[in-house]
Amino acid sequence: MIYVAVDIGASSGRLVLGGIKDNKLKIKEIHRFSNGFTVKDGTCYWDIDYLLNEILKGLQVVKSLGYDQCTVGIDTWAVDYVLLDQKGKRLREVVSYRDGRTKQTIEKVTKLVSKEKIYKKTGIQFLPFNTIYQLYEEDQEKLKNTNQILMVPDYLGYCLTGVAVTEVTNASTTQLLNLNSRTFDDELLDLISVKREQFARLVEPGTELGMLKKEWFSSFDLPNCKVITVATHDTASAVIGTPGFGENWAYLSSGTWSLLGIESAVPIVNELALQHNYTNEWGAFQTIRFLKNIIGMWIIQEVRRHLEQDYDFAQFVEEAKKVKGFHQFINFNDERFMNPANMIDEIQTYCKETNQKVPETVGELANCIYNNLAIIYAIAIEELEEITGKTIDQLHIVGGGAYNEHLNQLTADLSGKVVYAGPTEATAIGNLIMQMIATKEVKDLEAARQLIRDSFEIKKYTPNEINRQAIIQKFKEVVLYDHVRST
Ligand code: LFR
Repeated sequence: MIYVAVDIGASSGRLVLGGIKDNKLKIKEIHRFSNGFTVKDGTCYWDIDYLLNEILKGLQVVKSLGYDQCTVGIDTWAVDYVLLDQKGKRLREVVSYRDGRTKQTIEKVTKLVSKEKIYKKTGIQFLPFNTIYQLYEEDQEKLKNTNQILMVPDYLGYCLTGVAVTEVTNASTTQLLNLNSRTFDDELLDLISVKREQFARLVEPGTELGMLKKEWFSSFDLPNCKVITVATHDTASAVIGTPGFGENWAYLSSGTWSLLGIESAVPIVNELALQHNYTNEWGAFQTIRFLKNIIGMWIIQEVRRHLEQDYDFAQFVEEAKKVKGFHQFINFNDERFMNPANMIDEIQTYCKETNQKVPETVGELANCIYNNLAIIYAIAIEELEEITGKTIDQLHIVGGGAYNEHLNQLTADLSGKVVYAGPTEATAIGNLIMQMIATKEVKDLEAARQLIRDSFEIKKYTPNEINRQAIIQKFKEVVLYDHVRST
C-alpha cells in the first residue's frame, strides 16, 4: 500500500509518499509549495483555494508516478477555521491566527469566565489566537448564518470527500473542549454564541473519512484515494513521529513555531502549569501533549523577509557562528514579536530600550536569535521539570529546525540535556504512521517509534561544559527588568 501525507505548515506545505520496505519506513517528498498569509484591508488571510489546488497538483504527481491507489491524510497548523453556509460555501475568507483582531480578547473573555475556570475545564494555554477568542471577535451576522464551523485540515478533507468531521487533536486547540466530558463545553460555547451543532461530529485520529471525489476535480488526473483523518494538528502528528524512548524524554517540534513538551497519559492542570502557560493539547490515542508554544523560527523567517539580500537558512547559521558569545537577552515570546511590521526594527528597538548592544549585521542578528531561542528552550525544560517533578533525560528535536546543528548544540549546552535531532520530516512521518496504524500495517505507537528509529538517521549532541546558569540568570534578570519597566 502507498500512503500520502499532506503536511501544511504556516510557511510551506508538502506531499510526502510513504511505504514500508524491508522493515524500514521509506519516505519521498513529491511536491512542495510555499505558504503564508496575505494582508487585505488590514486583515491577515490564508489562501485556502491555493492550498487545495496544491494538494490536487501533488496528488496528480502521485498518479504520474504510477500509483493508482493510495490513502491520504492531511495535517496543518491549528486554531484557524472556516465558516460554511447551508450549501457548504465559505461565508468569508480564512483569517490567520497572526491577525491582530484578538489582541485584547483574552482580557475580555476572562472577565466573563475566569482564567482559572477556563484552564480547569480545558487545560489549554492562553494564546490570543485560540479559536475561542477568534470566534468571540467573529462577525456576529456571519456566525449566525453559519451552518458549520470546520477547522482548516477538516475543511480540506471536506473539500476532497464531502464528509465533514471535527478531529480532536486539532479541535483541542480551540480551547473549547472539556477534558472531563471529552466534548465541547457548553458554557464556553455559550460565551461565544456558538451552538454545539455548528461543529461537525468529533472523531479520533485514524478514522476513515471517505473516498476522494475525483469527479469533482476533472481537470486533474488523480489516483483513487481513500482519505483518512490523521492527527490533523501538525504538532500532534510531529509528536507521533518523534522517536523518544524510555520514560523521561521531551520533544521540541521545531518549525515556524517551537513546541516543547512531553507526551503524558493524563492532563496536568494545576497552578504552576497555568502560571507557566503550559497546555494540554490532545494527542493521538488519547495521550496529552503537555507543551508550551515558543516563538520558533518565525523570528528568523521574518528577519530574512526584511533583508535586502536573499540569505538561506544555512547562511544564517554560518554567519551566526562567526559572532561568538551572548550579547543580547531577549524574550522572543513577548507579544511584540508575534507579528511586528518589521522584525529587524523590532529587535533593534527592543535592544535600545533595554540598553543592550544593538545587533546590526546578519551574523549578529542570527547569533542573537539562536542564542535566545536556546535559552528559552532551556528555561522551558526547567519549567517542565518543575511542573512534572520529573527529570528530563533526552530532548528530541524534530522538524525542519533540526537541520540547524548550531542551534541543536546550543540547546544541548544551555539545557545540559542530551539532544537527539531528527527526523526533520517528523510531522509527515507522524501523518503517514497514523494512516499505517489505521490500515493495520503498523501495530501501535510503540512499534511506530521503533520503526522510525530503525529507518532514519538521528544525530546525538552531548552538552558542553559552559556556564549555563549564569547565562540563564542574566536572561531572567533582563526579562524581569523589562517586564517591570513595561507594567
Ligand atoms: C505549529 C502550530 C502550533 C500552533 C500554531 C498555530 O505549526 O500548529 O502547534 O499553536 O501552529 O496554529
